[in-house]
Amino acid sequence: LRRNLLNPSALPQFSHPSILFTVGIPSLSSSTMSPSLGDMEPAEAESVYFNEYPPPKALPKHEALARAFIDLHVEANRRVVLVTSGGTTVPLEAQTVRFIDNFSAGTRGATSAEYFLEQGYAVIFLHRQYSLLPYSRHYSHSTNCFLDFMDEAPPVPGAANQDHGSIVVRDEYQTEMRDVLRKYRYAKQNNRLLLLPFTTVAEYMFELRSLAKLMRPLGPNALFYLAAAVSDFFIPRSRMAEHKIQSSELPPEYQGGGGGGGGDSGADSAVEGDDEIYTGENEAKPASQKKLVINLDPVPKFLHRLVDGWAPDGSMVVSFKLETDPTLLVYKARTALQRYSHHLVIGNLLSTRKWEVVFITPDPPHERWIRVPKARRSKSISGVEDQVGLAEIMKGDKGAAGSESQQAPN
Ligand code: 9Z3
Repeated sequence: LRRNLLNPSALPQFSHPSILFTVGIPSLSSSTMSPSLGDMEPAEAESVYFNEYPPPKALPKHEALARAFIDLHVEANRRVVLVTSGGTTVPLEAQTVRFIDNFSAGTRGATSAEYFLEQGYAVIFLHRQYSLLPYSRHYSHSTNCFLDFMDEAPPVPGAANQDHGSIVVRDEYQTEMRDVLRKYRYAKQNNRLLLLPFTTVAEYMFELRSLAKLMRPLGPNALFYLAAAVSDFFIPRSRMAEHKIQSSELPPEYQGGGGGGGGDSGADSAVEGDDEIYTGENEAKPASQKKLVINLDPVPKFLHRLVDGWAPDGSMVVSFKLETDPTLLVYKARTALQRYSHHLVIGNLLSTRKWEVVFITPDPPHERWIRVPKARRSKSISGVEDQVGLAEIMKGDKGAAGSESQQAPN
C-alpha cells in the first residue's frame, strides 16, 4: 500500500474497470495533501484554483473579442447579458481521453439568449462547444437535422443545367425559417451576439472571471444569467494523470510513465488502486474485477467570487439551480440565494425543466412557480420544444407562460 501511494505507476492496472467516485471522502492519499479548496475562504480558493491551471489557449483571443464587443455596447448605452449555457467537463487525464460531464443540451441558454436579443440586449453567449446555439438550435442536432428542412426545386425551364434545380427550404417550413433567419441576421449584422465556447470547468472559470471583469464599464447595464451546468467536483491538475489511465496490466518496463494515475507528486494521485480503500474486498479478486477509484475535490464556489468580486457594481446576477429530488429544490435554491446574496435563483427539476421553474427572490413573494400550460407543450413546426425561458422574467407578474402559482408542484 505504501509503495503504491508513493509510486502511482506501481498501482495495479485493471481491465474493464467500473469507475467509482469517492466524492468528498478523503482517501488515504488525499489526507496527505494540502487542505481542500472547499475548506478555504472564497478569495484564497480562487487564487489557489487559478494558479494551478494555465489559462485556456483561447482566452486572450476571447478577451480581445469581448473587450471590443463590450466597448461598442457601452458606447451605445446598451444592456449586455452574459448567458452561460451547456455543461462543463472534468477531465480525468491531462491528455484527455476520459472526462466526467454535466448534463445540459444548452436549450435553456440558447432559448433565453434569443429572448434577450429580442428585448434589445447584446448577448455574450459563453457556451459548451457544440451545444445548442441561439437561432441555429432550431435546425441543428439529430432530432431536427437541417437537411430535413431542405428540398431540391425542379430545374428552371431554359436554365443551362437541367440536371438539377436549386436547393430550397420546403414549403411548410418557409414562414418559420424566414422569421428565425431574419432575427439571426439582425443579431449578426448589428453585432449583438458574441459566441464564446468552453469545454472544461477550468476553461469555464477562466472565461467567466475574465468576462465579468471586462464587463465592469457596463455597471448596472450588465446582467449575468448563469444557466450552464457547472461541475461541483474536479481533479486538481497536481493530482491528474498525464496520460490515458491504463485498464490492463503493463509489463514493468512500461510502468512509470504516469499513465496509471497521478500527477507530478505521485503521492497525491487522484486515481488509486482500489485496494487502498477497499482492502479485503479486492484482495481475492482477479484484476479484471477490480475497480478504479477517483478522488475528486470540490470546485471553489465561483458564484461567491462573481457576486462579491468580479462583477460590476450594480449589475444583476441570476443563477439556476438544478435538482432531481423535488423535495430539495426550493430549499437548495433558497440556500444558494442566501449564501451568495444575488438577485434571483431559478430552480428547475431535471424531469420537468421544460415546463416549470420556480423563481426564488429576496423580496416577496419569495417563491413563484411558472408553468407552461399543457396545451402549449406541443412541439413547434421545426420540432423544437417550447419551454420556460426569459419571456417569463421579462413579462413580469402575469407570466408569459400563462400559468403560475405559489405552490410547489405535486
Ligand atoms: C440549469 O439548471 C439549466 O436550467 C439546465 C438547462 C442545465 C437544467 P438544458 O441546457 O438544461 O436546457 O438541457 N442549470 C444548472 C446551473 C448550475 O449548475 N447551477 C449550479 C448549481 O446548481 C450553481 S450556479 O449548484
